[in-house]
Amino acid sequence: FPARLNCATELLDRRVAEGQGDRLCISAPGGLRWTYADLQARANRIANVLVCEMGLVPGNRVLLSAPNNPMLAACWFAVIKAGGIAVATMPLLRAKELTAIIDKARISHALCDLCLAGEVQAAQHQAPVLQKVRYFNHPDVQGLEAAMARHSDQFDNVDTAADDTCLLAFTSGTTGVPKATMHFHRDVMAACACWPKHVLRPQPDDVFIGSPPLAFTFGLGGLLLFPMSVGASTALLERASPEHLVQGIEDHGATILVTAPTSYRTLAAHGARLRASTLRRCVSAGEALPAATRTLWRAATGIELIDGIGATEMLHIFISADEAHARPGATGTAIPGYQACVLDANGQPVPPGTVGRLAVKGPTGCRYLDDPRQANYVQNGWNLTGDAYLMDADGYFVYQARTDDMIISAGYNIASPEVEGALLAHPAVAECGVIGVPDAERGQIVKAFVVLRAGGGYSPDAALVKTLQDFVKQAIAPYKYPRAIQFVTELPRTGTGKLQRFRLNSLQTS
Ligand code: 3SK
Repeated sequence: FPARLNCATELLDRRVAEGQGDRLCISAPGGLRWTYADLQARANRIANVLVCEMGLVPGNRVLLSAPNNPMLAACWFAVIKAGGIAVATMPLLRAKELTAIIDKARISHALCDLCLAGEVQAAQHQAPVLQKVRYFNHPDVQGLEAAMARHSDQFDNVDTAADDTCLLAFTSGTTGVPKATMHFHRDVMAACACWPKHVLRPQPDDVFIGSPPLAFTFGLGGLLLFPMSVGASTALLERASPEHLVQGIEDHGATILVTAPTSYRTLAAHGARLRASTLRRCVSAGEALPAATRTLWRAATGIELIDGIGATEMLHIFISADEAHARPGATGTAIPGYQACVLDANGQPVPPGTVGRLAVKGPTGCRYLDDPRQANYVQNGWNLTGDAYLMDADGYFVYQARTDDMIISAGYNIASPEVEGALLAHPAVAECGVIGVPDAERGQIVKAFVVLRAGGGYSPDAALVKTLQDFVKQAIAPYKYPRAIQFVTELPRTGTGKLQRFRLNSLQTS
């Protein structure tokens, strides 16, 4: 990439300048349809508000807080155009969590959806560094829309360097202590030039839809940047339950679905409607894809899932396989531009077939903002992920567990996700999480927390426990079966939908 680069210029303004301004860029429920020129005009007006009314100077950090909607996308581009640093946060965050983010990232400005004003205002009281806040989707004169009307729809983007930071992404992590990862303008362009170009290969007439929040880099790339990088369009849904997704696919003629394994399992019940829809490609990431879910989805819809693993630290996906190269149980191979390997406890590469810690190197990561954990997680340019993988002889990476999700029971190493995958193949199981719990005899035993499929007529009783245990023993090595099963109504998940196994302990009733 050239030394001077502004990713908003590349993804938005260049397309308009090249005569594609009238292509559809963003649609939303209620019939909203913005072309690339519409999005550009709005982003330019907001950039003028930021600079002329809110005193933004390049390098200022701007909190963006909203459900997935078109104004959030316009604000994101406005911040980048003005040389600011976008810090998008999960819409479900509470004031306490927002305060920690505002303090950590020294956030001075905010553009937020009016529907989240309560939490943002409460956070502002706790974090005086946040000086200037404007709300959008706001009907009166105080709102961002009224301010936009006072300004031009023209804006000269700030001439940023390729390695100026343009976004900070917070990781909720599975351990509960968030870290901020810094990404540059060139990282955004590199992410667009890697996984989408080599694996997804979207076309300009594709219509993307999905569930991950734009505040999660999985959603930012998969539902905004990647469609725009090829002149395609995206349908942004504020609510993305399975029912909303199915309806959205039909209403917007969506062709590419981006969501997580948990969502695919529930969506499979709508297989007949989806088979009759425009949907053609389905991306699964955000958590490990159990082989049973891949099979279930294929049977329900006829579509092979495109699996991938990414990380907020790396901005987006770095191991994946397209439909033609998918291998059940394997995530895929390192995508062009990235290197991946599996390391032992001393940081040495292990031979194919051996389980170890996944390390990845590539053009998009990884730098933490002011965090002593940098030295633990980034060594010699390699990002040490928290995932245990093995690489087979063909370079396919097979997920085993989070490095902290290995259960050691009577000397056996048991990966929680493997037991979860076996349980999920039973029709009674809608969701499950598996951990090791202390046991006098075996050190630890495998315990499963199971959410039963609604309307399936299953009773959470001892007979069902026995049935599920026998089922797992048939599916995988019998020593891995869950010696304890507890039925629960829901599982603890992060804002991005990842299962938080470390919180399962607190659900224990015995
Ligand atoms: O796999 C993930 O969790 C992920 C994280 C950040 C960005 C993209 C992805 C797929």
